[in-house]
Amino acid sequence: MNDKIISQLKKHGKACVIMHISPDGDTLGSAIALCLALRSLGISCDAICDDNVPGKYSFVPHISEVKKSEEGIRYDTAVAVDCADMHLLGDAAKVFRAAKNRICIDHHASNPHYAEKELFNAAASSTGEIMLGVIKKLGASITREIAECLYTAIASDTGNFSYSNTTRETFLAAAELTSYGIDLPEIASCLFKARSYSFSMMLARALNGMRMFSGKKIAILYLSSGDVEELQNDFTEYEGIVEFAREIQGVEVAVFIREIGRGLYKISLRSKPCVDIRGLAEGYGGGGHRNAAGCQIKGGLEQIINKLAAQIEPLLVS
Ligand SMILES: [Mn+2]
Repeated sequence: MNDKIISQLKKHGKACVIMHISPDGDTLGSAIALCLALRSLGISCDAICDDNVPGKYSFVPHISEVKKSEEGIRYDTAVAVDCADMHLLGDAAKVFRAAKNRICIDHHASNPHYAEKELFNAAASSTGEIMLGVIKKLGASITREIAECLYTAIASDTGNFSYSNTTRETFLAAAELTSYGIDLPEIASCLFKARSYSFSMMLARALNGMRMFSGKKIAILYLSSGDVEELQNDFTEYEGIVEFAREIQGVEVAVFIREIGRGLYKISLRSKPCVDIRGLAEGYGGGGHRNAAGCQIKGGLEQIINKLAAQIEPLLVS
């Protein structure tokens, strides 16, 4: 790990950590953990996310302190956490650019290295895994709250230690975190079991309209803005819907399409370990990982469904 960047983080002054938009457990947990560690070292730090935080993360310590970026506040140090690209900072990209020191802590292979300084490891399961090392290097003590944040980050990005990105190092990090008295059953329940009524209804709607392609190896789910409006206006927990399609036996690639603006669709792609769908997302200006990626596409829903099915078919194993 780069000692110069670590000492940069410890420099006194006003710091902020910035999470990516459509925040997930990794960006939230890693960023808040770093924020708490810096504060414990006497450094003033804000936690910024320019998007709404899904309700399922309300158990994460200090989550209520996460705020949107404000114009006019200048930070000495800004740290982009788990952000694969600059535009994923949302409006907080302005705050990031305006800071004197700009640091990125990330694990996405697609990261174009937009920050001058970075603590980057594409082999890490999660930014949480990297962050544990960063916080130890900073010399901050790992409190139960910090451990809960980091465990949330690692468990989220590994699908509760079940995706192919889970390594020996991942388990070693998790094992270490369990020694700080974290409430593991509660975290696991909040992240992987508990489902709200509105999520259940949204899932039912999406599954009801599921389309299968290529001998049921491709499953495509979609929700129009009409569906979303009808069921729940301020719903934000879309993250888990695509997993239900991926888990279907025989399905190699699952797609979830959601209308986020007029004719603008957010695409979530998930695949079984045998299929690499990152390139497909990158082709649309998106990114992510081999088995979990995303992008946005403009156009007609029916066209998008058929085009994606046609582009995914050659990626299938058999
Ligand atoms: Mn991540």
